[in-house]
Parts: sequence; C-alpha cells; structure tokens
Amino acid sequence: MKYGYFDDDKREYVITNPKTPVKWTNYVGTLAFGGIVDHTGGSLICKGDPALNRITKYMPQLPSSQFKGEGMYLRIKEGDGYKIFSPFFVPTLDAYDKYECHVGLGYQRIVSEFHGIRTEVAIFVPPGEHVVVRDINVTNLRKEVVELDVIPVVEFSHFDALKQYTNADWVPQTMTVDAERNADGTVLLRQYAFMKKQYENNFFTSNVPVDSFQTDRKEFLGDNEYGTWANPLELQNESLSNSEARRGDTIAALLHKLGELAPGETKRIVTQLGQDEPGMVAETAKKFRCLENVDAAFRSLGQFWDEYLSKNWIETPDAAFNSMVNIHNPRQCHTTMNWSRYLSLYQLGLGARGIGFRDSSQDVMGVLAGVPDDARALMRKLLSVQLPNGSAMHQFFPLTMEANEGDSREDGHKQWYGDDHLWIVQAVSAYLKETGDYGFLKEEIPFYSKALPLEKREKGTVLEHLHRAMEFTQANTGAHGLPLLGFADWNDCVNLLGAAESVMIANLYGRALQEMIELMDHLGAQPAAEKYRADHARMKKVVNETCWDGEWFVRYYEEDGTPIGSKQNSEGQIYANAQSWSVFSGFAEGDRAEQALESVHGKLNTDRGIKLSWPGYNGFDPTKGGITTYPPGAKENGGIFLHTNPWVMIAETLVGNGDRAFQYYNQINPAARNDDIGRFECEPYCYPQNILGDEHPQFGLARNSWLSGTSSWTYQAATKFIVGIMPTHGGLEINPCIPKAWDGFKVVRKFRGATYRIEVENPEHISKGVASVVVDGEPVEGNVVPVFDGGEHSVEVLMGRESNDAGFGMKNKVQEATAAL
Ligand code: IFM
Repeated sequence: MKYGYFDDDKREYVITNPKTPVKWTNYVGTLAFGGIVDHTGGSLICKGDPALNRITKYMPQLPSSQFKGEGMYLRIKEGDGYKIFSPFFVPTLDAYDKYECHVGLGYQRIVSEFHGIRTEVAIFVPPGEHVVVRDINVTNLRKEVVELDVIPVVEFSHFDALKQYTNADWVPQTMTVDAERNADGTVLLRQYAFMKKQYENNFFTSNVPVDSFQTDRKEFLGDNEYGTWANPLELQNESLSNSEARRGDTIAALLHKLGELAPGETKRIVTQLGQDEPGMVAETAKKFRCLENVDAAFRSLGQFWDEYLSKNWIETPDAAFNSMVNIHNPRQCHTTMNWSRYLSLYQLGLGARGIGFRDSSQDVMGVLAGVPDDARALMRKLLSVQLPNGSAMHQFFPLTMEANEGDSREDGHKQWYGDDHLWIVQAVSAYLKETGDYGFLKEEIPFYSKALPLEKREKGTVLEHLHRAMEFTQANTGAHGLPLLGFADWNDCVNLLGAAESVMIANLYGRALQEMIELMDHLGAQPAAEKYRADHARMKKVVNETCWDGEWFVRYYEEDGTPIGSKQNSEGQIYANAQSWSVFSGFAEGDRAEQALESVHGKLNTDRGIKLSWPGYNGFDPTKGGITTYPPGAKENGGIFLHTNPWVMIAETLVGNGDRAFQYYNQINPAARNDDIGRFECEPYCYPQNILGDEHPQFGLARNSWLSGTSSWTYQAATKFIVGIMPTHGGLEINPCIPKAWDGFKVVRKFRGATYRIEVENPEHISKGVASVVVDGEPVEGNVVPVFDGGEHSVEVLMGRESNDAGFGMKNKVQEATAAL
C-alpha cells in the first residue's frame, strides 16, 4: 500500500491518502515556538518547553479519526440547515475528490476537494515569530454560487502539560478566555490559565470579520458534550454564542461568513495562534493580518531552507541517496537538534524528560554546516549542565535550565550515566573542525550545581570542560580497567548493578581521545597531546586484551566479572555497538576489525536493518534492567534500533568496505519503504527510532519517528564517511568509501566561508583510495584541501589504487602514533 510520493523539486513529500497507518507528522517552527502538525491538520504547539508551556491539547493516544489540537470546518447553507465538513478529512471523515498533504520544509500544506469546495491551507511558523499561521484559500469548484462559512478551531491545553492530564478539577477551574472585537470586525480571543493572566496569553485571531465565536467546548459540541467533534451541534445554529469561557475545556472557534462565492471564486483567510505578553498581544496580532507580511514570511522560510541545504549538496549516481542526503535527512537533523527527544507523537514532552545531554550532543553534529550558531548555543546549554567532576546531568528543561539525573536510581545502581560527557567532546570537536571558531574553547561556562545559584557556580573554559570530561572517565574504571557503566551508557536499557563496566564507553572514550589528540596537536599543546596518546594506547590494550570473545567484542562486564555480549551468554550474545565502536575508536584493527564486522553481518543483519543485539532476552530480569521489559525483537532488546546502524556503516567505511556500507545505508532508507509501506507504517520521509526485529512476530514494524540519533549519524555516515568529505582542523579531508559501481560523484560544499566544487572520479571502480587531488588546477599533496579565505574553488579528485595516502582519517594517525608506545 502506498500513501504518497516524493516531490524532490518542491522538497516535499505528498500524502495522497489520509488513512495512513499511524498519524504522519511534520514540524513547524522551533522549540522557541512551534511543534507538530499531523497530516490531517491536528497540532501540538508549545512555546519554549512542551512540558511547561504547552498551548494546544493533542492526545496522541486517541484514535486517528479524532480531533486533536486544531482543526477546521466548512459549512454550506443547504435548505434550512448546513452541510458541515472538514477539509482536513478528520474529524468529519467525508468522502473526498482530492486530498493532499504536502509535507514541506517547516510547513504543511493541505489541499483538498470536498463537496465541490477546494481548500488549500498552508500551516507554518514565520521564522523568529511566536505564532502559527494558517493561510487558508477556499475556492468554489461548483457550477453554482455557494454561501460558505469557514470555522477554524483550536483546543487549548493547560500550560503545565502533565497537570492537564492529572487534575480534572484544578485545571478546568483555571482556564479562561476573553474576547475583543476590533472596529474592522476581526476578533481576538485570549486564552490563559488564570495564574498566567498578567504574564502570557495565548491568542487566536484572523484577518477578516468574524460573525461570532465560541470558547467553551461544551457549548460548541452541544448536548452536554454528547455532540461530537465529527458533528458539533452548535454549528447548526446560524451563529455561535460568543461565550467567553470562565472555566472548563477552552477552545477558540471563529465563525467566518464569507458570503457568496461565485463559481471559480477564491477567498482567503489567515488565522494566527500565538502567545505573547498581555500588553503585546493586540499589537503582535496585527502583523499577520497583513497578507503581504504572510507572503513575505513564507518566502523567508523557504530562503532559510535554501541556505541551510546549500551548505552540502551531493550528486551521486543514486537518486534515492541524493534525495535523502540533500533534503530529508538534513531536515530531520535540524528537527532533532531543536526538539532533542522531547516532543513527538511518541515522546510526549511530559513529566521529567527534557533535552537529553547525550542526545543533543549527537544532534549537534548533524547540523554544523547548516546552523553553526544554533549548534554553539545548544552546546553552551549542554556544557552548563556538566558537573564539576566532568560527568553530566542527563537532561535539562530548556525554559528553566533545571537539570536532572534521568532515570538513574540508587537501588544498587550508580546514579550517573557513564557516557553522557563523552559525547560533548565529540560535538565540540566537530564544531571546531567545521567552523574554525577556536575562540569558543576560551569561553567560560559554569559547571552545574543544583545547590548553588548561577552566579556562585564554578566556571571553566570550554576546553576545561572537555578535559574534565576525559578525566571523569579516566578516574572511573572498574576491575578490568574499562570505564564504569554507571546507571547505563548509550543503551539506556541495560542497567547493571554496582561496578559493572562498559566496552562501549571504553570505545567512546577512545574516540574522544582521538578528538582530543587532534585538537591538542592543532593547538600545539604537546604535553596534553602526548598524555592523551598514552591514554588511548592504554585503553586500546585493555579492550583488546580483555574484551575479545573470539569472533567479536563483548559489550559489558558485570560487577562479578560475568561478560554480557559473549558466546557464554544464552541471551544477548552479541551487541552491534561493541563492534562498530571498537573500529571507530581505532582500538580494533586489521583482521580483528573485519572479523567483528563480519559477525555483525552474520548474526545481526536483516534486510530491514541491523539489530542492536541477539538473541533477545525472554523474560524480565531485574539484574539486566530495562532491556528485559521488552519482548525479544523489540526496541533495545534485539530490535532494529536504527541509531546504531550508521555506526556500523562508518565502521565498514573505515575498513574500506564501501559496498557493504552502502547496503546498510539503503536497507534503512525509509524512502525505500514508500512503494509498499506494509508493516513499516511510519513516515517514509524521516527515520524512525526503532523497527521490530526478526525475533518479533511483527518484524519490520517501525515506531517513534523523527526524534532519533539515527538522523545525525546517518547524515554523518553518508556525508563524512561514504561520500567522505570530512572537516578537519586543517581543511577538508577527501576520503570517499563508495560502492564500487559508482563512476564518481559531485559535491558543492560550503566550508569556513569558501565554496568547494568537488568532483570525484572513480575510473578503477574501487571503494576507497585517493590517487590525486587537484585544487584550482594545482595538485596538492595528500587528500586535505586547505582552508581558504572565501571564494569558489574547484577540487578534482581521482580515486585510484595507487593512493597518495595523505592519511585515511584519524584512525591511522592514532595507530601510527600509538604503535611506538
Ligand atoms: O541512547 C538512548 C537515547 O538517549 C534515548 N533513546 C534511547 C537510546 C538507546 O537506549
């Protein structure tokens, strides 16, 4: 079954059948103001924090046919009554002649034809503004005149999103709406929970005169709410009752009587849902009553994406790869950088979950070329929740900057996560390599303390933060000399007791050490560089001497020395991350690296992606933790946890296996599911977090779309490792590892103010190896193209077996350096 198609020229995915297996969503705006819009017009909008400042009431658990957050009705006078229907299909579910939801970059455009009325609604947040605009055009396709009314509706949430669902007395007693009618007939509805009256008001308004309005859901649905969203009884009245709610479930419905539309005639209405200080609301609302401002804002949204996507434009012989790597994947990277794992239809933005330290550190790495300033701003926040001992708080709330320890508990588990702080080392390093902004290292940022106010907290430069991160891992090792797991590492769901050790953290540490060695070398800080080289060599020895299980690396050691991820185990015998990261860290070399990756291929690969581990645990075991709460094949328990797949791709490129890296890339490309969504069920235009593995009866079912580290890492795997254009401290390294069948490819890369037009030829049809690099007509030694002071530069790259080997990435450099130790 197919539900739509890709329109790459318009950078859209077009859904043509509204009955998708689950809601397919898009994001508008940013965390500063914005949220989710589903493909039938429902919306979950917030400002600054989905838990603490939520605006619309969207309940994902309700059936897909239900009104959620926002909607719109049209009504046509018919005899004594009205024909009422929704141009978004939901919630009236009428038969349609046409339905299209254009999932665009930062906008959703729903085009439909119901009952001879064509409706086109563009939904977006103008860049930098705190409103969602819905730009509505209705056209009479009938041969006769129609009298048409348009009634957009919003249902509000209490700003404290969790309270909305946990208290059904206090919440409704506080909810209030005031109405103001302007001289031109437009109406402004202000909604607020009473305690927010003087601070922030939500508002809903439009640009044309309003006949009447409703703010109380009970009156709108009618019959003591035995009226339904599918047929709100008040819409059978000529006008709404103009009631200003003083309690209850608050809505904003504006009844616009457009009068007669001649055949072919179009009328346009623009609504705004926003939030501002009470004194500013009326003024703010004026801006997008002006249609020129609406049009200009939509253009500027397009310009933002033009600019963002122009930083890295790749043309290979593979159209599906091009579409993903140039449009949908970088777009998803931007979304995850904004929302972390906080707000999606699966991660509901409630309770104690905020912006994740490890998650956002990884997200940053996916957007560095496009929005480096936003990336730096986010890294500042992350560093400000790092503790003085170098470890990090697990997550924070963006409005208050209060941080917490995540799920970690004191019942025999450590209270900290062993990996969080190592991700920020990689993020900062990647940022420096991309931008050359070494001044960032000198910025002073406080370390986190719950007890102390901001001004009393200890401060350190960004560089000091990085050193402390390294020291924390150095200082917290266990019986084998491997880093302690803490409550968990990247895999949140393996929660071992006491002083358990993690091989993945050892590898993350190895990778972070590589980054620190390069950075120290670049800064000329030789003693620190030498120390980190020695640390790398030491940990490499530990991993190779204590973690090799014969055909792969083990994943953990329990406190008593029992391995996990070993042949000795009956469940959880092999874990992908211990293999990919051992290669990525430079710890696994030669045959051992290849053998580890062969084991992944043989034991973990499926045609829908690589499983995280195998075999799944079959029964709850508190000594292993959360992983055993899932049945075998689901999520972290042997599911295809997509985030880990690009790490295997990267490892395959490091051993020179371009065909396999590309096979792994293709098998998880959601676009490949488009022609038969089948069990996959999720959006084909973004990566989901997880797909059920082959131990599960519903193998292939995807869930948790949009907010996943899969996005950043697949983008990095594709751009830095497969296409192989890698920012380094000294310039752009060109080191592709591609399918042998490719004749070559082209890239336009904007890097540190200059534009590089790169053409790679592959006449020998190899996967890896650079024979020559010619920059602006001059051959360069090695494969690093220098940094230029602006301008456009041509880069001609010839791949060949006779490599001029200027270095195949940091791995080899570290290996050479450490071999002597
Ligand atoms: O690494 C985590 C991430 O931080 C949140 N989602 C699940 C991942 C794997 O456990």
